[in-house]
Amino acid sequence: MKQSRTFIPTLRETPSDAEIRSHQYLLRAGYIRQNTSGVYSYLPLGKKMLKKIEAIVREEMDAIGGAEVLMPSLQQAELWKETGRWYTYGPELMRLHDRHDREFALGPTHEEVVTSLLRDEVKSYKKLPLTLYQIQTKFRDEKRPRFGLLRGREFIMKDAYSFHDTKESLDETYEDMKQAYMNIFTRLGLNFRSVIADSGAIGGKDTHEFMVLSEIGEDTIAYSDSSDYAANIEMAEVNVDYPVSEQAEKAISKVETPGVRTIADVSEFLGVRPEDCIKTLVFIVDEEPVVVLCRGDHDINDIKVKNALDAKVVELATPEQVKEATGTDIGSLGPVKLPTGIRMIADHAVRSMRNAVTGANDEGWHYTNTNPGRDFSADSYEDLRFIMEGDPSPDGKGVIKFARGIEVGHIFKLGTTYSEPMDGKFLDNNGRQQPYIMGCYGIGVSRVLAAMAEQFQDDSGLAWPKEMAPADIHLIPVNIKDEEQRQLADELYHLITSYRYDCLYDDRPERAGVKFADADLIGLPLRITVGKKAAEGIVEVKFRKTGETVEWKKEELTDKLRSFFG
Ligand code: 9G3
Repeated sequence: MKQSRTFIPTLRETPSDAEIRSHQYLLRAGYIRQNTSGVYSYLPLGKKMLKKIEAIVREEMDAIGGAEVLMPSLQQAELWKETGRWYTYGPELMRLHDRHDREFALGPTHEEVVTSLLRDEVKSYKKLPLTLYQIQTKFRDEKRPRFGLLRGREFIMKDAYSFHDTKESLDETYEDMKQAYMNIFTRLGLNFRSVIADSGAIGGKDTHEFMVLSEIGEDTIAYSDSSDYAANIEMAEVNVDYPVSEQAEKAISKVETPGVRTIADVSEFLGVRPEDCIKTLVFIVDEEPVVVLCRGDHDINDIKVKNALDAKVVELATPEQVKEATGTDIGSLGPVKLPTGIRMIADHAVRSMRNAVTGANDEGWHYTNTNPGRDFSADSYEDLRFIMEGDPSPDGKGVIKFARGIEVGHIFKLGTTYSEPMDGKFLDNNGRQQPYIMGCYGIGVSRVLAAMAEQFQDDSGLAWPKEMAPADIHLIPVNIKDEEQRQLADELYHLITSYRYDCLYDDRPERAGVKFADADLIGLPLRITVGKKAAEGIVEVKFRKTGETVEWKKEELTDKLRSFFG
């Protein structure tokens, strides 16, 4: 590709609204351009990267028996009304009307569409299992599009859907997909973790996310420093044997604590550690108040409260709701002598506390020396707290550390969440009608490009690994008007391309400095500069990743290229 004939509009300055490196460089190196908020064009270099990413995704999907399809973005509202999601999704679901005033959605995902496609065609267990996938544009009207391709309103996703007659068959495909995802992200050279995740609103149980480790990631991962355990912070289970304190149980006493409301206030006022206090919260769980206890130095994870109580909706109670439910002001709430009948659950850590400080359910008063079992009894003890750095890893190996991650993949076991309401059924081998058992599996393809740009960059620009770059070699004659240089550059261009390497030839009549700065931004793995020694058939070669520079003779070029690119 000759630079004078293609379209790589590099920028000298960093655009002010680009906050992170990948967004800045993809813009400055002329890979993408923003059309409007959260909507981008992929220019030739960006498009070439997308094609390479998609090629790897296709290989791995085909290898596990996926059949590629392409479903429409224009989705009739009726399908979304069958599952009710037309009503449960808000402004994020982009909606429009056609010329006959019929309602449509621009597809943010394709569970409804693919199930409606299958239910008319696949009616027997003999045609299952079946895995379909597509690489297609999705639309989600994000409230705050940001970080360039990382959170756009129109983006490219590989989404796959599998259909099964048994749970075991789904489990098999789910494992195949997990391995395929490991292969994909490994081949892309990404530093990622597969993490246990929460399925959120879409239901179904097992679900894994694939997170690229990055400081600018929006998710927090809890991972073990000595095993491959990793979980989304919301899902990380806590598995700690709390030592039972040797202290004897002391007599409870009520102490005056004027104006003391938070754990920090209490521990300062009474000179006790937060871990010797009990934090008492109230959640509204499916409209019922529930009192939840945890140790003063821990935080309650509302996802765990929801899962522990198998609830649909869990929200922290407002001070008014607390007052209404317990008759107490939120600042002096405690587990002792609460009005009976209110359900009270506690995190495991509370069970082994001794002589703890709690609110006295009396404004301006606290109890010291409260003991579980004697002074209050929780209906049950559960794993309710957020995991913390330094906790032992739940798999018993090593210690938990936190990292931030960019979610690039997410796989789900859907079960019959969609086939039930949409009547997606098959005749099983006993002649009975059964709803499909489904799985769905997503990769954010355009987000992967941004995550790769986050990982493969330095202070000069993008720096792609040789396995994944929009082209292999950047060929730069220092002065295109110098006959010697031009001739040698042309000769090398033909030689390189005849050996089937992908070469970007900077044949523009620009100053050398401009060309070198652009080459650093664009980030191809190898740069060949034709300069003063052109007459001797000697070129300068720079390895983008290491910055190392050497001289090669024209005669040895193809051998050298083979040893570098393999
Ligand atoms: C919507 C809107 C946004 C959404 C969804 C629906 C996320 C929605 C979850 C999924 C689940 C999987 C198949 C590929 C992998 C992910 N955001 N999700 O369902 F209407 Cl506006 O998309 N779908």
